[in-house]
Amino acid sequence: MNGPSTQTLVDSLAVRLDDAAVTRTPCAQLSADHELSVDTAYAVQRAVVEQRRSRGEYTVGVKLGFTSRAKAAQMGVDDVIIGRLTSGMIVADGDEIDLGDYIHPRAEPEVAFRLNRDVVPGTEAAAAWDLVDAVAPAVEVIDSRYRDFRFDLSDVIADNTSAASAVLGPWRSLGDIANRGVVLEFDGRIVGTGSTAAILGDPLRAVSAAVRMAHRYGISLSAGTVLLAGAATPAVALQAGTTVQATVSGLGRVRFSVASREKASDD
Ligand code: OOG
Ligand code: MG
Repeated sequence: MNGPSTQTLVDSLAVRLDDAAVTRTPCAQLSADHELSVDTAYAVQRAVVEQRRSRGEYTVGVKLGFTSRAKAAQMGVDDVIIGRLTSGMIVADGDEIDLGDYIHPRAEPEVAFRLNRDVVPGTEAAAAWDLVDAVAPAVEVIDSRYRDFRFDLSDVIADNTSAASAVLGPWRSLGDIANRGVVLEFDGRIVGTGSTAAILGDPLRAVSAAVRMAHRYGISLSAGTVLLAGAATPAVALQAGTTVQATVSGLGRVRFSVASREKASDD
């Protein structure tokens, strides 16, 4: 479908986004000078992830965006989107991240699922429950590569849905998670609250949606794939020196701290 000139454009836009991430320098929205279709935007996303692969990373999961009204309203985009999580994005529970590795990171509490098998195209969407072997509380750190965290639908798809890091809490077997309270805290202060019911009405629906979208955009889903269902609350900007904790009622909690190289050298 893509002719050579489209591929050249896709590659050059991917390099623009990858450079922004690597140098922590925000770039202009692609939509400022290109009208990209959703399909072309996903092609750019694939090429962006290819850049990470060339540095030794590999794909470990997928994430959905804008599965809740709170997120759609915050960012002004209300189509569900899918992005890729790579090995370099995964942060262990209790670890520290460094602000210097990001442009303008924000945290949002999420629910993570883990797939128990390779999911091939054509798998019944209704069998979502059967595809999941574990669930965990998580925090996604998003970091738009665009100036001022502003984008349109194609921009954010091309930018791998602002994916930057995913902090995963302890896995447990899947139970009823349809209406669980979600709390995000910075240093013990509540900065966001919501319910898992805000995620497509039931976060398990995110599994069916992810399977459908992954197959549509050529993302393979193998056993062990991590799936972030999308935030139920608006994302909150991170600051150095903060301990971030997300709790999903009945699922437990996940925590990480935010350091800053600059601050350390000032001290
Ligand atoms: C895009 C990513 C949206 C979610 O959970 O809805 C997302 C963004 O807000 O920058 O990850
Ligand atoms: Mg998210």
